[in-house]
Amino acid sequence: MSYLTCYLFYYCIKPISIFCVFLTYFSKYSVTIVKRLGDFVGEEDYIKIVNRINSDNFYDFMNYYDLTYGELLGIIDYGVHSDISQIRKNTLYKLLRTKQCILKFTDSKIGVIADTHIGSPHMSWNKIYRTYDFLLEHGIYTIILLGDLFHGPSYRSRNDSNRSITQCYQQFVECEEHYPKGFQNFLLHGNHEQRFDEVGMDLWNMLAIKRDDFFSLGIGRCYVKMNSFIISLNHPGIVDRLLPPALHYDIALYAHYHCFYQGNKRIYIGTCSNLVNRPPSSKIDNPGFAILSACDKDLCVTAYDLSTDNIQPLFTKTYSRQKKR
Ligand SMILES: [Mn+2]
Repeated sequence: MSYLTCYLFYYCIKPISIFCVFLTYFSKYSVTIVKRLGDFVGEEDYIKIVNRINSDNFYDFMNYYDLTYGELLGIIDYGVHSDISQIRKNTLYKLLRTKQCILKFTDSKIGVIADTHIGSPHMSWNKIYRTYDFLLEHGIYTIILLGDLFHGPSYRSRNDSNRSITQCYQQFVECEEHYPKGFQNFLLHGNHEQRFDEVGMDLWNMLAIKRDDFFSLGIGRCYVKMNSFIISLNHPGIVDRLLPPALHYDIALYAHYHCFYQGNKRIYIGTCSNLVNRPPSSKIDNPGFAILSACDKDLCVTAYDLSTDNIQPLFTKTYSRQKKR
């Protein structure tokens, strides 16, 4: 990761919004977006954004209107489907293509960890440490955390705000003190991270103050690039307010299901905790993690099993470059 990339990335650090909206197909969500815009920017502002945005002022608009990366992508995507000149539309299409990915990783290998649920009685520091030791042995220092790093308030505390806040704060301190150091962790916020927001805690800013090795990837979904493959990162159950739902991608990684599964373009990453589910028979319920590796023109996703003393691969899925992008 270059310093420039990191620097640009800091623009993306923002408090989590309590609003979220599930966007389906653009014919439907065009209407939804217009309604939702009133929550944070007026329609005039929206028109200003659509008419003036370009690759040089992208981050200025993000800061000025206090939008997340995903929200601004959503507004551009809406602009593409609105009644504006073809020339302007072409600019927006190009912008959407060039800005779709929040990060471009230059690492040849990246660790992927999902659903650690710090604070749950079934979380496992042992599994987290074993994973990071393994990654270190393989020279991997960049980690994508696919969401639900934290567990948030327990179900029994839901109606007790003091108890919920105490639990959230304890989990935050536990992470701050015990989470492995010496790595760059890119955190996609999951539905359990949202619970911090519900009790009024700005988890992201708190984490950014205490630990300079955590970077936010946004809420629920984002796109990153590695070895020229576009990877869609997903934590179902929550999504950034306006992020376009159907941008092109080569591979989609999913957390949240607490099991491994390899589909065609879609791979589920199991939990790095003892919170294993009893999945349908086509899924693998072992705890574990994954490694993305770029070699030549391919991108490999290898899932690793943490259920035995020796960490063993569960499966490897290789994606080959089909056409040059
Ligand atoms: Mn989840």
